[in-house]
Amino acid sequence: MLFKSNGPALLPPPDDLTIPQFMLDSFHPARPVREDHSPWLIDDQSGKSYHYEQIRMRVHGLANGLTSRWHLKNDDVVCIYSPNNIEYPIAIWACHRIGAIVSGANPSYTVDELVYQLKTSRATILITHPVSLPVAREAARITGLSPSNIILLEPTSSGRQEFAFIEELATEGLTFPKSLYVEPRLRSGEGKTKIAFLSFSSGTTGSPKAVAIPHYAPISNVLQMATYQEVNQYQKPREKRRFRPGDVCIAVLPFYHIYGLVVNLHWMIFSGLSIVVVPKFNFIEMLKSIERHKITHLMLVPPQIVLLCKTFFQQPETRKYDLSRLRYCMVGAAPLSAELSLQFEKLLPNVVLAQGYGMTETSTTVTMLPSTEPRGIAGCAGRLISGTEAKVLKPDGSLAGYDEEGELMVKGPQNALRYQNNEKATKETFIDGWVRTGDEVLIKENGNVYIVDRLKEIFKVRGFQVAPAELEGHLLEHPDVADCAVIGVPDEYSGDVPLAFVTLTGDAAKRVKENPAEGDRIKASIKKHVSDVKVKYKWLEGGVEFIDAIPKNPSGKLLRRLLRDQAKAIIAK
Ligand code: 4UW
Repeated sequence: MLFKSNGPALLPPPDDLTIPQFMLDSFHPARPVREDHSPWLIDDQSGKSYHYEQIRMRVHGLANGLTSRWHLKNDDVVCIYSPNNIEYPIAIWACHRIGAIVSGANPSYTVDELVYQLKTSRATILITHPVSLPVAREAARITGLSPSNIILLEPTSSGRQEFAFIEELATEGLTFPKSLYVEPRLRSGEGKTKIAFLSFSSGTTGSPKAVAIPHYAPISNVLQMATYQEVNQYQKPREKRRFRPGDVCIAVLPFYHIYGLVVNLHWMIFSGLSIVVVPKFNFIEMLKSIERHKITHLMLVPPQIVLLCKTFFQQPETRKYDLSRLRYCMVGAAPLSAELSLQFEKLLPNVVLAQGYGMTETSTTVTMLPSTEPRGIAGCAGRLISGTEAKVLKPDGSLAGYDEEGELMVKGPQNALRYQNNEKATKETFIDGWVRTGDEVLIKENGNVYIVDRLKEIFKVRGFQVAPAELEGHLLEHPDVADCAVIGVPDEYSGDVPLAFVTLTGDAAKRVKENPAEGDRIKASIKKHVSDVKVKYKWLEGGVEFIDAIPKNPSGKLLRRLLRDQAKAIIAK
């Protein structure tokens, strides 16, 4: 059967606007009225903030600066490689104003990983932060990007001669003649094809790919969430509204990831909240920030809920922080068990724990807790948001009905277009307007969606995607590895951690046979081979296991399920 959202009907989203036109210029009936000078963005540590008019001016100035000094133009790609920062959204919207495309990179990426993203996205400008500069510089050198194409989000005294700064560009650009920067007016329908973001995701299989997200998709997603949460329902009594004037949301989720970008940043600002921008997540610091900024709304991933529950139980002194303003906590990007939800609710009974589900390929949200539910539903990912349709494919290819498990397919205005420059992968995931999620789900008659399992290769470590294919390709470069397979094994805090099954070369196997201690040396060397060039969440924290042969079917496809069973047996020992 075809599953449809049972939420309020979605009005057709605008398809002739860019994201900054929607966020900064336009008026939409679903948008709550906003007090003029309430801050949109607040720096967690310094307290420095920008309100609407300041942001609009800075976006305008920066767009002018990027046009005049870098001749940045329509469809050029700008990579932003930086921790969260209050200039980050300004940089995004300034690029969009010129028609340029933004590709956010994980600020913890190593040189190799950043080089991969720069090359795959074909970025010509790199916007970065002083803390990320050494890696950015090296990656730029390798990809042939001139140092003059690196722009810094914050000034450094040492780099003043060498680099340009957003601060100066934004201020300087305001003095330029108005005619210099010409804002592109989109034709009707153009928003559906004009690319705003190239966000990286591995999809169901293979290495990370650039997901082409048009302006229309996040705009639609914001409106779908707003409609579903009845943000504009001002007839509701104040105390029943999910968002109220004066509410403050923390942004510890990174803006380069689709959840941080669309839900935490765009949707929260659209909903009238102030965003406290945190560069790097630290649990105790987050508690202090919640108290200091009187945070009302949290957006987290399951490992942060684990931390919260564990720390509160084991270190009662952490309960001294005043969290009394908190009312709403959204969580997702990886499974959250029913037990953990219930623990959270016991600890913070006045906070609604709302699970959401989505993916980069659906430019974020597919399901969330409806506004009609006063409390989170333990173990449930919510219901289809307004304007979203779903099909559930059973293993035999037939369509599932209520209470039947199968692979979720999603259709809605939030769907991305394709994997950029990758036709083969596009065909596997973007099928006749549907996105194949690779997630096994079950939908109940009341619309509740339960994520039962993951059918795809990728797994999540602390909410971050790990693509086995990427690690396997790298492991094969190790001199002692003849064949290998990487899977995720369960971990209480991280969700999953990577474990590598390795078949040794003849020579290495002989050495291990002669001297068993050699086995430990090789395992350590394989782990180091990964940790030398990959970001921390991809490290082989689940270990390295030697195996005689990697199980494969007759056509050579890896049988990961067999390996998962084997890993379970090893862990149980
Ligand atoms: N339960 C189980 C979940 C869940 C989940 C995601 O890195 P990506 O591409 O994207 C994300 C997006 C997270 C997100 C989107 C919208 C939203 O409202 C929200 O609220 C909390 C979170 O993580 O990874 C996509 C994959 O992540 C898994 C699932 O396998 C999906 O295909 N995933 N949310 N609640 N698993």
